[in-house]
Amino acid sequence: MSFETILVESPSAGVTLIRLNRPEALNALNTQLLGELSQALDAAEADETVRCVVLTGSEKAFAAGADIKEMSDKTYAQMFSMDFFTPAARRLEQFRKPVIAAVAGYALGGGCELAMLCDFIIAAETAKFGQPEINLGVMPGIGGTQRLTRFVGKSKAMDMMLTARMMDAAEAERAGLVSRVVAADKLLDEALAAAAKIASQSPLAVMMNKELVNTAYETTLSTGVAVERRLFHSLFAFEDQKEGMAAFVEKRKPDFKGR
Ligand code: CO8
Repeated sequence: MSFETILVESPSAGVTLIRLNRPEALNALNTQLLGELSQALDAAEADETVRCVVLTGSEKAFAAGADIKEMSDKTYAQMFSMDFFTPAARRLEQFRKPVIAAVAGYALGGGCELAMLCDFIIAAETAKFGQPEINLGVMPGIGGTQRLTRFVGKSKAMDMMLTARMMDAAEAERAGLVSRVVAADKLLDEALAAAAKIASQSPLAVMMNKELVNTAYETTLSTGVAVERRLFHSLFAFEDQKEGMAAFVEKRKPDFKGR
């Protein structure tokens, strides 16, 4: 598969690295890029050997938002019928394997929303998060009003969306938007090491963990805990549970087969 706006690599066993690659536009998200991203995710989902995906941009920008030049002249009818961004967002929402966002530089507007659609965000010290759509006379349109509020709380979300203030990496970590902050020159190494660690685990247990954490956003505590308990029990039907616990007792590394 060959792409023009993204680069897809396999840096280690079980890991797919997707780089957004429109340097001339700070990786602004246009129809072509979103289509190619969806195709690359389809391929990663279908490939049994892929266990984890890392999504990254450049040193200067993860993505500076939806492509303003592509959007600026659109009518309501065109926006409604093309439903720009929804297929890619749905693809990520429904993607069953973990996706790590490795963010350096700007993650603005749709770029911040794209990072929040991933399972967790590792940020370089240079990362800057923002929802500056208000400056353009609009608002977030790919879940930003909802997801950012859940990540950082109402006060910071309102501040960012109404004043267009950017959040630096340190504040993003304090606020719970990102899982960790690393030196800019170590960003990819750290994200790929996290992905390799995930790729070495039982893919079944990984997928169930992911499903259950996401369930926490959609259900009550008691229902979520009840579903967790049932799925915990079900893990004992897999060989990977036997292998993982036997390896601990025998003081060796487990060899998970995904069955
Ligand atoms: N879209 C298109 N082109 C962009 C974008 C963008 N979002 N961001 C940057 N670029 C382009 C610039 O136009 C410029 O191109 P050129 O050289 O041809 O003029 C090039 O990238 C470099 O940018 P700058 O010269 O501006 O670089 P600076 O370092 O001076 O500034 C900034 C960097 C601060 C990131 C600045 O580029 C900026 O403010 N960008 C726009 C940020 C923004 O407003 N993002 C929100 C966009 S709207 C959005 O994301 C809505 C999502 C919801 C869609 C829902 C659909 C259903």
